[in-house]
Amino acid sequence: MLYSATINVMVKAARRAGRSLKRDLGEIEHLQVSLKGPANFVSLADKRAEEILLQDLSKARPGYGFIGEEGGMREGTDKSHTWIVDPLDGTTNFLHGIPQFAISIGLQREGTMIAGLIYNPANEELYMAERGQGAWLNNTRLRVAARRELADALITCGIPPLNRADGHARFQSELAHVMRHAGNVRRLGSAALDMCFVAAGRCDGYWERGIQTWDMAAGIVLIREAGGFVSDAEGRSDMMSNGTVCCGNEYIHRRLLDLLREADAGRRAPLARAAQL
Ligand code: LIP
Repeated sequence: MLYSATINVMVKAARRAGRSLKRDLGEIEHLQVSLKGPANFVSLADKRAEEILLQDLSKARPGYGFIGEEGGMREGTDKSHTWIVDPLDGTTNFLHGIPQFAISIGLQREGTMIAGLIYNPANEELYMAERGQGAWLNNTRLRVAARRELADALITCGIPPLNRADGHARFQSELAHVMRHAGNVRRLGSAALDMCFVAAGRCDGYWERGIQTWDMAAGIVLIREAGGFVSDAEGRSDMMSNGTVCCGNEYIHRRLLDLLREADAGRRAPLARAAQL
């Protein structure tokens, strides 16, 4: 298990914010039945958790920059280090009382992700990784799955919601193509936990487009430290800036990238033909 001072700081902050989210999750069940629904309440829960993380992380590491889903970028005096934080990844699950959501804290030094922690307070699963120190789930060391064949693989993905309908056609063609080759596909609803599940060998691969830096920052360290590969959806290393991600073990990562490329080519071919007519 990881015991560095940095990880301890992250664990303490995540556990305190986690207690707040867990209390709020208890309230959600009562609010589900109200006409207005729990949406406003969830956005307050999100803000409360981010405030706790900001307070605790800034107190322990004064000067570090802080990028949070809710509050955006807060520059620090230490230009080398930045926390990249999602106080509630899997908001839709949380809103519906589904206990698949997480706090995600990544630490970046000079542009490189060096530590990541992802915590689901609903089931107490705490995923941690630090560069060169391995990836852990509570006290257990993590390793990506060894499966090499797509036909045996369980792949997770993200589905663009209604307010990102411009991504639907592309997603549908990718999903159709992945379904033709992979053993099975899941949509679990938290990008951070999807990456943890790949790091833990529960799932074999994951891809998504249109996600944010804070959704993937901590997960990138987890995947790499568990022996996996992570890139953007084109196989390049700028996933943080272009908001697409694809990961898995060496074999599944490569095959998944092939499938995404083929799906894209298949979708463009009729469009190109139509343009020539
Ligand atoms: C969400 C996720 C979800 C993904 C969405 C979104 P939020 O994060 O983790 O799995 O599909 O694109 O980014 O909004 O709950 O923090």
